[in-house]
Amino acid sequence: MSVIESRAALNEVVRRVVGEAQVVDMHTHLYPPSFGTPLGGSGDRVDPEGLMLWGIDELVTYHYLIAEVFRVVTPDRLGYETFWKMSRSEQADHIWKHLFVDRVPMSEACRGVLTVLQKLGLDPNERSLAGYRSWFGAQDPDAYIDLVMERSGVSKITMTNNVFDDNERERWLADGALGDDPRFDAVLRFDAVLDDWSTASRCLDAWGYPVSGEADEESVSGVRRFLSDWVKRIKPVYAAVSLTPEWRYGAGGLAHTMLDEAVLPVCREFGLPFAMMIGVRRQVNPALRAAGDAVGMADVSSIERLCAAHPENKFMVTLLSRENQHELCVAARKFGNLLPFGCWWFLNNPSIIQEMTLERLELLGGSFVPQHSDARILDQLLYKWSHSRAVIGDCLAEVLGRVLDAGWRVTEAEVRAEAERLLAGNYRGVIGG
Ligand code: RAT
Ligand code: ZN
Repeated sequence: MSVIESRAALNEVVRRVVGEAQVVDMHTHLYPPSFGTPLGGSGDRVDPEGLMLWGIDELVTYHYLIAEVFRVVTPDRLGYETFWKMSRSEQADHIWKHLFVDRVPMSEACRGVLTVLQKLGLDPNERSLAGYRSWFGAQDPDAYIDLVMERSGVSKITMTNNVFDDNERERWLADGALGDDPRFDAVLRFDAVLDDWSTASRCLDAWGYPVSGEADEESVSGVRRFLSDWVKRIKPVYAAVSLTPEWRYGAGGLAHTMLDEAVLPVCREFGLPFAMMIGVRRQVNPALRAAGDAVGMADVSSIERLCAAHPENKFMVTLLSRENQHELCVAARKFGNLLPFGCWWFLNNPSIIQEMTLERLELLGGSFVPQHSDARILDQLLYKWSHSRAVIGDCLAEVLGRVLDAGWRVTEAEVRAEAERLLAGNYRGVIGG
């Protein structure tokens, strides 16, 4: 393959290659139709409590947009409870009117809806949801997954399977083949074990895993047995938790013991990496429900101590605070068993993705995972990946351009290999897939 001679040629190649590379999306909240869906062309899978979310009403009522609409129609004009009592389509009409019709939809979450419509070949300028509703209503959910994956260049979707969510848990218990869709990987998520022991211990007791109020032998063996049974049931590619900024490792206490003596040994036994998403300040405004969480700085020295104490475990970490990102890169330079990933949630905006991706490329070369989508609604893959690819492409072109300026020659095949590592290979290497 020929060597790339100029920055202009390099820019063209890198953007094209990053635009075409297949993505393994390592963290979403998406599900296949086997988990039920509130919407369906043929109607046979329609289930109001179903977990597979897609379509225009779900897109427009994404929790990022619920937070945004309460900024312009403030709670003194439309109370939270009034909003929550509306049907899904009434909520969508309200958000559409105030964020998309009365104003130019400039925020990243608003722009996302426009990109989705555009990628589906729909005109984003209709100014009414009626036409979109009939288009989405005619889609078959199963075939629609293929269409969205194909158009967004996503080859694998990673679910988040929260064992403390009753709706999801009961579906797994009722159907052993629930997770068999080859387009999706399962992930065992269990925040409460490390973060909310009163809930976790009450549930484990009720589910036949006796534990005590403390981190004693009984609790450790109850958690181990519980996690092992769920690993066998759902066959996850990794285990995961989200933690608050207050999480510390090395200070003793229940979370420390559970991590050291239950969670990490189970991960080792089954060869699973452990993913930690740290920095969410939960329910700062509970009236906003899922939209009510905020951000705080995590303690990176705890992550360093954890990686040092468990060199045989693999850790994948994303932090919610922008201020933590440089420190996390430095930690990853010290620990080969630490894989930084994604620009999570409030960081998933072009200006911050650019800053974080350049910083990571400069400090870590290509040995990280630049992005995950965190999509909750299937269609969002279409925007989250096209928006991120554009920025990742610019950042990769910039650092490869600097390499070129230093006299080093690269080929298109080498650019392709770097893009593949960033968008799929680095993560695949850690999960062993
Ligand atoms: O990004 C989000 O949608 C958040 O609400 C959370 O789901 C977060 O990503 C998480 O996995 O806890
Ligand atoms: Zn998430």
